[in-house]
Amino acid sequence: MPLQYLPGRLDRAAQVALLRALRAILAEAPLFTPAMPRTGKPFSVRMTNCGPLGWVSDRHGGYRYQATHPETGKPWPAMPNALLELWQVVAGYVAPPEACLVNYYAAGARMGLHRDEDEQDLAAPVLSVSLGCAAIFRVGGLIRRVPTRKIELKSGDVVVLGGEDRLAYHGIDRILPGTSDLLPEGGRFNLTLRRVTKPN
Ligand code: MD3
Ligand code: FE
Repeated sequence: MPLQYLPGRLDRAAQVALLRALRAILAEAPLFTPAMPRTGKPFSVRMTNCGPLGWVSDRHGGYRYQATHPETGKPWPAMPNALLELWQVVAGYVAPPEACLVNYYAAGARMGLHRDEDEQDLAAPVLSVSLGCAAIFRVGGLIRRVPTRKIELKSGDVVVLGGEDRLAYHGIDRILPGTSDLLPEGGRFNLTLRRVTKPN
């Protein structure tokens, strides 16, 4: 299964319902600002997680998955059923996702070209859901130098990354402020569902 782009997979009602679940997650697990390993340079994207595991990064611990919020020390909130069901329907993987990383992009935030390789189970796809303003998403190949293509991701779009594209370089160039009225605060949320450990 390569890159599967499902524009408008969630209609407005489904986006509103997912946003309501996301607000409850944010109340329990506030957005934090991750930092680069070693340098401690802060990300422009703020993050939180839900599910049994969450992705975090800081100067001394580096990139990793852990069961608790880095600031509150509490376990991550449960993953909403709507996300577990979406994974079951579109990811077609034998085991459920263990982490849902929530990225929040305010105007000016970006995510540089990188690969997602902190998971033990690289056979599982990654599933992404966009809410709010549109963003310019860039995806290339297995090495940094292969040419990238751009996809404009809009609210309700779903992307599934599996097979050979699972380890492709990708990033977010920028968001397009003012392109959605879903979020009163503006900006963009991206939810990525990941399987972290190998299933038995
Ligand atoms: C392509 N997030 O959290 S989601 C990330 O929109 C991340 O916040 C971006 O990259 C965002 O790591 C892009 C789409 C995505 C997710 C995983 C991928 C694209 C991917 C894994 C491999 C290739
Ligand atoms: Fe990524």
